[in-house]
Amino acid sequence: MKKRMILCFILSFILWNPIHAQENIRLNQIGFYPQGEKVAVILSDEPVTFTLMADESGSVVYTGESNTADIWPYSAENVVLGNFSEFSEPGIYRLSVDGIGESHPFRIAEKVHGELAASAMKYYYFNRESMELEEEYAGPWARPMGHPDDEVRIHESAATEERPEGTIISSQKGWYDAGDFNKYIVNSGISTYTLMTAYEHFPDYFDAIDLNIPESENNTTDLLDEVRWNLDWMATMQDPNDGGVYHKLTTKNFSGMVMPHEATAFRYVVMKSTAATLNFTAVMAVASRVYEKIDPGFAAQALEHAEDAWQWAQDNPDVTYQQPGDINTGEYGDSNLSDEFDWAAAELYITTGNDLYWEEFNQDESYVGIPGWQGVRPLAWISLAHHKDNLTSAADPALIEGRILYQAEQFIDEVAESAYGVSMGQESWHFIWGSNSLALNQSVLMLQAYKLTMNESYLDGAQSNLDYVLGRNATGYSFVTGFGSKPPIDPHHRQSAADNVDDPVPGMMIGGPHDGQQDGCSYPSDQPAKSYLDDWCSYSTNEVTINWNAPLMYVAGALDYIRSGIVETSSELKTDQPAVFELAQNYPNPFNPMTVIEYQLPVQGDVHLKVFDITGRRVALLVDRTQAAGSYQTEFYASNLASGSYIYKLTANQQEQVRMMSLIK
Ligand code: G3I
Ligand code: 9MR
Repeated sequence: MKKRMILCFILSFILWNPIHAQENIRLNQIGFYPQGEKVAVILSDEPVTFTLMADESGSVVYTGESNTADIWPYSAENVVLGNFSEFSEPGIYRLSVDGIGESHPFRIAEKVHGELAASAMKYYYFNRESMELEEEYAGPWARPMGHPDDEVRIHESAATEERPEGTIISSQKGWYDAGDFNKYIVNSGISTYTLMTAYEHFPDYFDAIDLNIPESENNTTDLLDEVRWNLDWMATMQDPNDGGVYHKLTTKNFSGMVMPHEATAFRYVVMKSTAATLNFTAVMAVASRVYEKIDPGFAAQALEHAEDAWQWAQDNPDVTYQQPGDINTGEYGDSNLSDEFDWAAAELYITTGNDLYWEEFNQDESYVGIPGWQGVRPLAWISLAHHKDNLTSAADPALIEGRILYQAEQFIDEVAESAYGVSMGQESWHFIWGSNSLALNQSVLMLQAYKLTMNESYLDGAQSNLDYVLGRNATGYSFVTGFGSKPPIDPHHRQSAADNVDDPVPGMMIGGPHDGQQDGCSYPSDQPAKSYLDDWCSYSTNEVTINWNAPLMYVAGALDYIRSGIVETSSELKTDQPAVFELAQNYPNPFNPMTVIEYQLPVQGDVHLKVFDITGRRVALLVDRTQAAGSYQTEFYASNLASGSYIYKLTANQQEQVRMMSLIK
């Protein structure tokens, strides 16, 4: 047990009452955006009056009434929701209910999840292999290089004529999968995709984040440098002789609880599989378009990798991974490959514009689902939705939008229904191994619906599951190391357990409650939403992995970008350039609460349509994507805004127009 844990135990014993009281009120322990939704779960079987107190002075700044009590079946508790969204004054507060208790402190602030997004991203650097982590970048978590992987053996299951068993290949770089030190293609795939997609969707936001990594001084966005570390490894997992991709690179057994450089057992690449090959195809196709501007040579190579892999999968469509008898590490097995085929086809189609790939994509499959390492069809729809106005005429943008909206609608229905006000738990199987990632991947999907419609309920839905992960859950934990008042301190992460630093590596989201309890540890409860243990022992609830941190980074970054208006002063607004688009106008004007902004693009453009109040503070981001030539109409809802003059600015291809409009309530 770590020193800090023992200390916490003693402290909780001495301060039993206050700590117990904090467990009765559960909310995002980091905080909320001034303009965003703000909700707390309060343990109570009847409605309550709650107050917000300024953390320093204790003075009451807001009083509210909860809704009526409801039972959450996954924790078997009666709870009420305290909604204080209308209170928007920045500061540090606690929520208090007489006779029930007081919450942990939280902030109301712009950019309240900016640090979390950056830290979730930095986690990947901390999990780099084949590299020493220097103190300059890693601080107390500096460590020697682990796993050069310059001498990896071809396992018997992967042997071919050109590469017989025992052949030595080099397969360097990449990120450790999780608490273990192995590298698995299917899990790497969805992780790398989600990070690249975050960049594709919100480039301005991620361009501005400095991760303090060894590449920070080059002229490339740190996120793309970090992702490249893993893409370079993935490329080595393709057999250049036939295009097939090895399923994983692994030791025969999991190592003990040691530092990376102390885990020196032989490593092998194990059999090629269709799932790994298609997953690799999709990721390389995405990489080809994301890196096109910054490294055209790499982009071209990535596309070649993708096309070779696609061809192997066409010739070998049903090679499912079978764990060889002498290999005992993670399996990442999958017997249904239809979603992998769809994902690979969709990404190749988007990148190349070749209709032959579109014909391979099953657009009639209407079930979208939640992204996961085993279920990747939603990733295809997410990519298609982002690029929908820029595809060949073979694809129907309305159908693509409809698929995303239908799925997101299911989630926000649950947000409205759920006792906890979250979509997590819409289905009873949600509390699987890695359940926290399931919550946040629902948010990723809701954010796509928001990007398509700018309807705030999708944004609130996405926020609700992030709140869940950060404290509005039945355990009272904020599930990210180093964030919140009660974060995990003993995750199943070998480096964090074996180093001599009290605190675990920060910015890691643990798997989350899961009632399978396959690791045989002793859990505090069998209730699905409470079956969680902050102990090294609990690899089924307290491990970390690259595929779980990716939606954390995506969601924290996306919400931060969308919710926090970037202050742009009116002096920055330029009106003197000739517009590449026809006059934008809004109607009705004056309006309340909705107006339609209409514009025409004579040519394709990267379009941004933003609304500012007269102080220059951004209040809405209405359009933020590439659009084909055509006529567009966007609805702007101002239900949350005060009467007054607003400015909207339309930018396309570096040129812009600014117009005024009036909201009269
Ligand atoms: O597919 C079945 C489904 O049909 C069934 O209804 C459901 C009922 O629980 O189970 C589903 O299988 C589950 C499978 O994940 C797919 O979701 C298994 O029960 C569950 O045990 C399995 O957990 C996986 C775990 O490895 C054990 O294999 C996790 O998803 C996966 O994230 C985790 O990955 C490990 C790597 O193997 C090694 N590295 C660490 C990493 C994280 O723990
Ligand atoms: O440490 C391993 C973890 O990374 C894996 O996700 C997990 C499931 O495959 O297995 C862990 O290793 C355990 C092994 O499966 C059984 N013996 C105990 C190991 C952890 O100490």
